[in-house]
Amino acid sequence: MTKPVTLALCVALSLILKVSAPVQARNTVQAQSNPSNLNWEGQIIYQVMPDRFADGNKTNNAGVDPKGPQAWHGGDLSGLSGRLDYIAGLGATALWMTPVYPQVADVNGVAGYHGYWPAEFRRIDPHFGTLTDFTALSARAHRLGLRVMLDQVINHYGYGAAAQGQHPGWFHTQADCAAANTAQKDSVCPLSGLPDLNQSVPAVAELLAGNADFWRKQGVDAFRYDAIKNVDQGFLKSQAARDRAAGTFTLGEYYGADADRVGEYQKLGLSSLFEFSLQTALKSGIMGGQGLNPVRSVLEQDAAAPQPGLIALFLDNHDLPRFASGSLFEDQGQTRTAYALRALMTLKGIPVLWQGTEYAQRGGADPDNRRDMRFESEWTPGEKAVYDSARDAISVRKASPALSRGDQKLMPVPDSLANDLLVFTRSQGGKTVLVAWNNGKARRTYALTSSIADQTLTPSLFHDPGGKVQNAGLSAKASHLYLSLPAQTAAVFELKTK
Ligand SMILES: [Ca+2]
Ligand SMILES: [Ca+2]
Repeated sequence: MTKPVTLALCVALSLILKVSAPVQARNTVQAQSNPSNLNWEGQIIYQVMPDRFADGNKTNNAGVDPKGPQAWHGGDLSGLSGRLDYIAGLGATALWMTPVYPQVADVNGVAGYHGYWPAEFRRIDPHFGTLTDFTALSARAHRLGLRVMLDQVINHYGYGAAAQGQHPGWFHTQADCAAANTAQKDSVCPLSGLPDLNQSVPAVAELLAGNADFWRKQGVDAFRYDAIKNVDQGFLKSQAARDRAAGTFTLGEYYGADADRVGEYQKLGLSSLFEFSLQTALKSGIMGGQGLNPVRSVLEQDAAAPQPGLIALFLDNHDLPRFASGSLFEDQGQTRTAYALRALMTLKGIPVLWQGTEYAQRGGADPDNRRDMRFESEWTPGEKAVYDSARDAISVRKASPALSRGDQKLMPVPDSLANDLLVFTRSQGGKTVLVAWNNGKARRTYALTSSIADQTLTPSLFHDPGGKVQNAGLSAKASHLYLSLPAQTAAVFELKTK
């Protein structure tokens, strides 16, 4: 065990506790009573790629090859519908589906199983089922308390889509790309050679706006907008305004976005963006063992975003190598994923979980990161332990208004400890929790000088596998706060005023 370290922390906790409770309480009630409310703070999103999730109908498996990493595997909407209990049981409150539109034919042996090569936008690919299956799925999700987010492709069609021949004026040309200045190239030049829609053409903007209206009518509460780095900002601004007026939450995917980028697009009108900079910091800091200082830097920047509570926080997704694969060793991948999931559930923002990450599914770069989902009967004991830990952390977050929606205030630590220890408070409605992450490889006790010492403290709210209260302690004596934290974990303590 390491000797206690004395820190001089000047925390005016009494100030943190003075949060205006009535306004936040009203917003909470409104968010729960209206499923299409724009305020998704407090939600937990679960991401599914339907082809790789669950096969509920063998009759739609034309051309399916479960052994081909880039082939259709047979998953569909009826299979997903049959597994919504699993998603709700984990504690998620919203379902994000990657696109389900009809896809163009295979290209060089690669199928459109992922959904990002649309042939059209207002039907369902036969591999996934029918529009009736989709509306039944969204109705069932709503009955289970899950909001529905659909992935919307607004930048391109799939390779060789019929629309290219039918409406050549809808697309940017090679000449457009060649003539574009540096600032325009991202939106005008094709992404991976895909036919690139020109949203400044009124018919294209009408098509895309109509697509959004169409899916709203099928029960969709939110859109995840794909590849917005490559989409005209003027169009995005007007579409975001339309979505907002319709009460539809919007989550943009700008590959590589940091807090500044999130802020830029929230100001443009989108509800949120995925924060790739946090993902990078968590992957290197927690899985790579390189320390928490980069995480702290991202969290400091988050506070400047117009709506930090809506920033989408994630460990991995279908475009990145699996989080657990950041370690060569399966057991280490599992314990560090459990730690990271626990840590994610302490942060201000909206956690997003990619299918399988809740049990530390392994896999390298695309397409290895899209292996078929496995359910409990197929897990190892190590995977089950990660799942139990994830479900516990989600449950603790949901039960705590401070963790779900509270203000976040980082506490300073000396530079010598900044890679091992992250401490912050989350406060809401007069309640405060203290969060501490220990990134060290051994259990460690930290002694902090803090006015928190005047508070009454609870044991850690998280549980270890087996349901025992996590072996993390917080005690206060005189003006000191003693934190005793197991190796590589995040802990949460509730503070009660005397
Ligand atoms: Ca099927
Ligand atoms: Ca484009």
